[in-house]
Amino acid sequence: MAGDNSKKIVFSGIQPTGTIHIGNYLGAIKNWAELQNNPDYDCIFFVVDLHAMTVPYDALHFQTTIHNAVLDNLAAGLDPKKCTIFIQSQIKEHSELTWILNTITPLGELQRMTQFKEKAEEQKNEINAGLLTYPVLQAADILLYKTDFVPVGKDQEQHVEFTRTLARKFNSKFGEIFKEPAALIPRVGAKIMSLTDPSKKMSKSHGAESYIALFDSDEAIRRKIKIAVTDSEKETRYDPKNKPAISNLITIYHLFADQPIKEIEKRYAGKGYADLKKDLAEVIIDYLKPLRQKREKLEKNPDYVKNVLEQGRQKAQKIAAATMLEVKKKTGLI
Ligand code: AQP
Repeated sequence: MAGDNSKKIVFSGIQPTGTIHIGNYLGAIKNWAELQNNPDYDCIFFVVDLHAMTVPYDALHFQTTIHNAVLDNLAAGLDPKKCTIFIQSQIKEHSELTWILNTITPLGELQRMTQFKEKAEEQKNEINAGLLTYPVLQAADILLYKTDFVPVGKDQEQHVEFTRTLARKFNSKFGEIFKEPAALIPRVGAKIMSLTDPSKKMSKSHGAESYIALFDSDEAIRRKIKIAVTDSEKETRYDPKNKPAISNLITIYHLFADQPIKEIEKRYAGKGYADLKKDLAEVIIDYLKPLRQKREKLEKNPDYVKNVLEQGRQKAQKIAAATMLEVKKKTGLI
């Protein structure tokens, strides 16, 4: 559990911005569920509600969305006996450290961030300052817990690199406090692509047909895979550069069925895409079934979830407060 100094700290989070999809799962949560079993690691995972406020959201139902994100993650395999789970906004030190880090962040670095540029393009009329300073909050999150490893999808690599830069800058300016964390990016599955446009990453903001939600119905999964775009040439072959759509489907198959890519290619060689798609839908459905059952059980047990979050809050609070005390001393605030 968090707090044992001999262990490496593994830390990562997810936004409560609606449904969690198989991109989030294969790129991040599945790895979290594996890493928590490693006795050398202290794993801390959190729901980043403050980050979710940088895009348009429904304040009236935000608590439900946050609660659902916790349920999703527990159902997807996070085990509170093996890791710490908490909600970002319940630890005020995240906001406090963000301000301090803001004062050493060059504006130009933030303006160069790929995610900022993409989101700013998507919400041209609502480019708030939070969207720009998102990576500073993320750096504060990571650095507060003296994190060693950040398991994330490929899209977050740049933000982790930025966190390392800020840690170095803070340490050289005020004195050594922070560790420089390393991103843990899966070899396969780090960037699951959209089902409707394989040139873009699978994302909740690109329409429900473009992703498979972790708790989609069986019918929805079959339909979405059936209508997923394919490549022009009919051969079933793993070749991300020339056949991005089919390679994406093969990657998803490989990760959910735990079968080698070569074997999958061989099985569907000479057959049309329809066979691969039909079987892939069933592979996903079979894999997700126990997760759905677990979620249904969790839904009936709000006290358990409440208790998990309170335990998580207490543990996170202790670590964050201790780091913040060091930061305040070094920066001359106390
Ligand atoms: N397509 C993806 N493939 C692999 N990993 C992915 N992640 C996100 N999309 C993919 C990883 O999931 C973790 C949680 O990410 P997040 O909460 O920041 O979600 P997101 O990236 O905002 O997800 P979306 O669906 O793309 O949301 P919108 O549409 O709002 O931008 C991270 O580790 C991320 O790398």
